[in-house]
Amino acid sequence: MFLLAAAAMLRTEFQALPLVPWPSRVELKNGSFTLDASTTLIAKGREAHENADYLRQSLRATGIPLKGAGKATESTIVLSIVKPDDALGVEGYRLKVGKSEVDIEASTSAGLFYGIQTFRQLLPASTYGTAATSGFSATVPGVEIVDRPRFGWRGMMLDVSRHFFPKEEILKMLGTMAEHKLNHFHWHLTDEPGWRIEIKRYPNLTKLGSLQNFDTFGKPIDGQNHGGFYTQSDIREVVAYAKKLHITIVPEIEMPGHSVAAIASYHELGVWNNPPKANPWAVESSNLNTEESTVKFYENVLDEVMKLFPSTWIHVGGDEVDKGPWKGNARTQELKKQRGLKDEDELQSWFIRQIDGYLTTHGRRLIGWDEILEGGLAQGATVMSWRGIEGGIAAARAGHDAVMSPTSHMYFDFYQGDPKSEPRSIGGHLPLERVYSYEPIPDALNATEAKRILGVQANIWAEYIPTSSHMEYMAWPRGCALSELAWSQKDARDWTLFQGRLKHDLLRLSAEQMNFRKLDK
Ligand code: TNX
Repeated sequence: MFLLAAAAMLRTEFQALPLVPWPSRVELKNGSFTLDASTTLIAKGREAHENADYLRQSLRATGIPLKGAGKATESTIVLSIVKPDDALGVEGYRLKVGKSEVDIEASTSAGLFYGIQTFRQLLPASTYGTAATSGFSATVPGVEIVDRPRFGWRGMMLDVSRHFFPKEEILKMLGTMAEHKLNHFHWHLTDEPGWRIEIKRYPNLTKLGSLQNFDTFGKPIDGQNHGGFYTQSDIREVVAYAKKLHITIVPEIEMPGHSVAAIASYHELGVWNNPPKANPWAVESSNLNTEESTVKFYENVLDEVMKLFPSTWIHVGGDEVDKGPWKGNARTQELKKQRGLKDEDELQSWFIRQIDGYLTTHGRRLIGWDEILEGGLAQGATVMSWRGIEGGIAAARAGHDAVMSPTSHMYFDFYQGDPKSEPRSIGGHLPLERVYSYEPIPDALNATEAKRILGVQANIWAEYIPTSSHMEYMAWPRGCALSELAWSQKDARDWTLFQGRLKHDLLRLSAEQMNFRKLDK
């Protein structure tokens, strides 16, 4: 009893520390550190040097040069790579703030990076801005932190097909994700109204397929141009930036459903009973056909995708395939029969299996939405559980990895308040507190199965999100809650304390000119 009360008291004291996500272990110490023009920086090891550059850049608003030093001065920040140990894992760090020295230690570059993020959060929110100040000085409280993430997959997905978001906005989002220790950006690059990634071998995919001329619901759009795509050089730039931020970009190329833009660009990919219409977008079905040549087409696309994205996981969609058009198409039925497949679910699995084999041969791993379970799961597949948690449970029980992303808690396209006072959205109700309450490990799993849950991800679908600032509004502060449930240990989560710390986090978002939703009064 006494211990519990003492722990609760200590926790309350920590409210003063403006950290999101909350670290695994925090101890307040006497004294404090002053960051000012005299502060120097020592980096030990190559990974520490990369991080030193990042730290200098991220403090540019302070105007402090953080000169390199051979040995400790009156005020020094020391970044060092140390031997691996269990307390740190692959992404953990130790941060000690003493009177004349700040020590950040980790066994990996990523760990140091996260230690730097925590240190930055102990500084005033103004340091997250771009306006340079002169004569800057800040006092950081003495503290000892040992921290490591609960989950390895801490993700956010953005749909850039329904509406296009420019490269600059993607870079901005990545920066803020990294500050919240989120490490997977799932880039939903293709869908019905727009194909957004340049594929050199198939130029029509962007020449025609990126020029959205109707909205997701088939209505002609408002005369504004929502079209756009990323060139391969744009993508290289984004991937290189993400690497510096220790974010893996998981590209998604949707198949075999949600493929109107691809079929409009190359009619031979589609399911047809009548010859194609004059309007290339007037497809009979949003599904691809299952010809060998279509599989080959997508393998060729994936060749270019794999060259651009180093990610082990490649997302292939697999959701919401409308089986009706396959049922009503003689050629598809013939192919199904030839392959000895029982039904359309198995046909979908056949398609995904071909792609799984291809990705595996190239040293990659397939990830898809939970419908890929329906006709039997491909051997190496990882499941992204969205229609609830059942897909994740079934995958984990079958010995497959899963990422949890259920509509109930992780759909950031849903309303975050009363629809009367919110911008029009797809529906649903997902206020901040509900996001925060999500527990990614389903109760139904035993300890071994639970290890299959790689982590958690929020999805921003963009049917009703036409602008970057609107997208930011949907992402934050729900992204702050995501950060804590993905990174912090389960027993460290506390809604009341989180709300207190969040106020500081919102000041940082303001300094970065992020258009977050204001908290309810
Ligand atoms: C379902 S989630 C979809 C998306 C929509 C979303 C809207 C998923 C795998 N498929 O295509 O945009 O709902 O909430």
